[in-house]
Amino acid sequence: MRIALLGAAFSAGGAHPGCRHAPEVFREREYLAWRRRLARQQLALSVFWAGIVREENPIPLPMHCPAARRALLRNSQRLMRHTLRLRRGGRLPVVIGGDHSCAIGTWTGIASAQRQPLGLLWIDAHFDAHTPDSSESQRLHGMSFAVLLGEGDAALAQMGGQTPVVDARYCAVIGVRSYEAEEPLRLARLGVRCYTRDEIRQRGLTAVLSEAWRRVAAAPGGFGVSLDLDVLDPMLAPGVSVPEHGGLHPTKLARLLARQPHKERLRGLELVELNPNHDPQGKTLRLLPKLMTALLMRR
Ligand SMILES: [Mn+2]
Repeated sequence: MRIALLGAAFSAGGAHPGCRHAPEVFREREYLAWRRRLARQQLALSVFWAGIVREENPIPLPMHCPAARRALLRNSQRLMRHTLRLRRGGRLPVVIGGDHSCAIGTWTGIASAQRQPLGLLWIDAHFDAHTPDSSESQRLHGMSFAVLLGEGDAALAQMGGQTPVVDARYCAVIGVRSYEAEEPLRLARLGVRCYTRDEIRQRGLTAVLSEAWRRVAAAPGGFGVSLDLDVLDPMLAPGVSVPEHGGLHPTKLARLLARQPHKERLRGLELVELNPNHDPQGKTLRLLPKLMTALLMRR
């Protein structure tokens, strides 16, 4: 499988403009070194750079404003066309965000390339399951998972022609530690399995991640992973837009991801919310290749 790295230089739906520089910074500082390491490790992973999709308007676009909604829709459609084309060409898209609103384009494109239901593992400090009715900030990056499940803004939810984009029976969220009450209620109603920080503390990340992985990997159409870097401990990964105290240890998460089965059923990956402005030493940036290798390597 040829892996297509695609940047989504998005920030208008997020909390901080720095996010849109992440794909460029990754390509300049980490991409070639990562490719060389992959070649040396003989993991049979062949990677190429497929380009960067840019937002048309790098200013904050709140969802309550109709013109902003239209601009965000156009950004999402542009990204959707790219991941759709890559999937049709038999590539495995790996999207580097960008704020997490890019998930709408990423997964709508990937799902549009297939008929069977797609599963999704959402690894994040937040549920991103708001709608414009419940969100205080009106930022799209806090609504993207809800959109993929068919809720919230109808134009976004229906842009690929099949709604919902992902099948809740094969969806799980891991690592959430900050949310508003509406979000877990919505996800419970839809039937998404949510593993919050409390459950991870009780049962351990090893058990919880395997269970979540099994659920999403059972999807008839294969599955994807959307990894928001703010799920990690901000002491170890400070370069995100919305840091939350606590969080997962990056090395432990990478070790467990490397071990998971059924990677032949992966249909795409996404690593989002890297904010180079909050990452002066490049600590968080350097975690990206580590996490991508772990997610892609087969046992
Ligand atoms: Mn997120």
